[in-house]
Amino acid sequence: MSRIIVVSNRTPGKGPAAGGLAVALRKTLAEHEGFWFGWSGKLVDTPSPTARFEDIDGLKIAQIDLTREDHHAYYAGFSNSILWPSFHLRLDLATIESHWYEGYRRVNSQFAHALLPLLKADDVIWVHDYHLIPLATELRNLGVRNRIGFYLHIPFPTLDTLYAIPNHQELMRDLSRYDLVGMQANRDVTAFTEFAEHQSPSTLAGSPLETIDFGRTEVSAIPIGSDPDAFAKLAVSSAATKMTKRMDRFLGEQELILGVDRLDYSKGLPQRVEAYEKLLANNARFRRLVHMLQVAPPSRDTIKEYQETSDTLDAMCGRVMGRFAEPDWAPLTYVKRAYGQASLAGLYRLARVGLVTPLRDGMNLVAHEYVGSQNGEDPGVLVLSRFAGAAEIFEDALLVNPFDTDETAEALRMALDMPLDERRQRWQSLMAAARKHSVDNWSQSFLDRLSPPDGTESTSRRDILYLASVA
Ligand code: ADQ
Repeated sequence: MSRIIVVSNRTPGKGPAAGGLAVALRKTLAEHEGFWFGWSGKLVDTPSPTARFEDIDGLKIAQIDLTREDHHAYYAGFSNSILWPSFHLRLDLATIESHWYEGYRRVNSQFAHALLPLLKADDVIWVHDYHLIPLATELRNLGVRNRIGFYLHIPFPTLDTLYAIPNHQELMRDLSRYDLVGMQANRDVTAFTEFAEHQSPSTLAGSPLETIDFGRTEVSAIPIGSDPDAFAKLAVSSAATKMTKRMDRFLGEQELILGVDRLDYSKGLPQRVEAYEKLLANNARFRRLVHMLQVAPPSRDTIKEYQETSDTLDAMCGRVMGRFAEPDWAPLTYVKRAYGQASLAGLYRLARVGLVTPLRDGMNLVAHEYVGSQNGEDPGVLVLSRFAGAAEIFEDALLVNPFDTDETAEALRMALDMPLDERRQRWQSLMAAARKHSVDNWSQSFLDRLSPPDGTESTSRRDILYLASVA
């Protein structure tokens, strides 16, 4: 069996994780020999060219440090102020400073140089996410001929948004250096195919750009998932029950509407609170009988747009409190911190409505975790954005347009009024879908496609394909 080398921006740390990637991949890597490679989280003046190995909770991890300057350009700059907003179709929130691209490429080159001496000939390399699009090119330039796959955790942008990204042509060429590019949803593959088929018509100078050949790259929708059966168990564990009981005492007769997200503008949090406000405004009968809990720990809070989202959300929650709260009733609770998985599972199970309404999302694992945690005898209802990758999987959720807060408010009403029979039927179909698209099936299908066929030497298939394309 070939070793699997997972590469991502950050290696997983200890404690509760507020990011989907760490939660999803920990299990997969534990089953394969190999290690996880990435940034240590440390900023230093002169990084060592050699990675250090560490064992974190049973996982073998190789880490490198970065300089403060490179990290700023690569992470807060090109990755999270250009690629993240653009890929989420929020050019209005992008800061296009094209010089960050140099730092982005420098860090990718640094990753490649530190990874190279750790590689064996038949290792299979699995690169994760938009921070590391150029890594295959950097590795190939150093002579690496192993199978290299890339998984994009966020959505792929539409063509005109893609063209607004500095050096997008080079980034797309970087994708063509992978053997496999996995995406979350058919929506993303369609957008990518549109680029691959049409490509940029011209440069500023008027001369046509060289067409990129994607002939050797398989591009496929391989949707990520969670472990719904593990969440089912976790949701009735003693740690979860502690949280459930505590909340139950607090809620009394009130039904819980729950949102769990990283604090990010892509998650549609202000729109969600506005929809809840409309639910209470349009349906006075729910006042005192429902309570909304939004859990949203801050992320990337050095970036201005994230601080602004946080401020907007504070103001929205204050507005709803001011409008509907009474001395003995609060319509909502907003908690800005991360919780462990068991506590979250307990909250999911208690919630009559899982409110998952991102404006655009690669997949959204909270939707999967919510489904997995339900009591099949008395399940809650998933209200889900059409613009989450999860909407392609969970057809029996109440699907909403998160920009239309009237529609979301009406979906909330339907969820609260939904009879038990319908809730059970919908949940059974959702649970079947969550099982079909479990995290195990996801990593298995990605690795099946990426691994060399029949255990042959990893370079041979590439050579054959290369010869075929030359001929
Ligand atoms: P994220 O944008 O981080 O991930 P998501 O898929 O919702 O979004 O994953 C969140 C994960 O973090 C879940 O496992 C959840 O339990 C956890 N989490 C969220 N809030 C938390 C809190 N308050 N406390 C503790 N844990 C919390 C990116 C993409 C997504 C894609 C994932 C995986 O943006 O679209 O689904 O990667 O590919």
